[in-house]
Amino acid sequence: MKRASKKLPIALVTGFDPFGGETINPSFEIARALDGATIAGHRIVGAELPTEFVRSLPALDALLRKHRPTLVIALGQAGGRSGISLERIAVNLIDARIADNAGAQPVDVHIVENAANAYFSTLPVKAMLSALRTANIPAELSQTAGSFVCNLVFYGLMHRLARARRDVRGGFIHVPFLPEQVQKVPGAASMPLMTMIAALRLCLETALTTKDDLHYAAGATH
Ligand code: PCA
Repeated sequence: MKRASKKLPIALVTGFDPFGGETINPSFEIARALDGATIAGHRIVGAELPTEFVRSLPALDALLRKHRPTLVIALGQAGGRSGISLERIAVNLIDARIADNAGAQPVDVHIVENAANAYFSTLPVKAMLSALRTANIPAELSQTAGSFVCNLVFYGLMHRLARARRDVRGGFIHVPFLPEQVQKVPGAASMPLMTMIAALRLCLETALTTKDDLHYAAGATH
């Protein structure tokens, strides 16, 4: 039934290529695993973005143009975090602690001049958090996606959607290291790929079927 599935609306899931000396990036492994899946009546397109300040947003633009998704979830690796991190806020600031994959390390620059200082995720993050916790998958809301390439893509995505595609929902999720990335670091946080894929399936299903987000306390005091 190839033709029928082609007509389904598309949900875009992006991940990044490996960076910072790693040889694998769980975010792209998840996107790759979900590519072609059907979830809540949507076809999932999984794609890779380069971990580069200059090339990542043009690559995202090309995907938005090509697929015209109704929902976009961008994924990135956040080594050191122990659960699925549902990001709430993209900030108009880059301050790179390390160089990107092209050797660029911009410090204290805006992503878009004369634009909003921040955007909020338009995903139902609290409903997604509940779905993950009900499935016993470690998860949290996060108030910062950092100031590196992930925050650039998150901000760039929300800026584009706010300006031109207000009917399209979007947001960002950070994921922990894979177990094989921390083999030599006893006690370091990680999560198996299968758990991350299950988590993203739940997030997509929830985002595609929940119009109004839940309201309950899930903030942080630090
Ligand atoms: N994580 C980085 C960029 C690419 C990725 O997977 C970040 O958190 O900015």
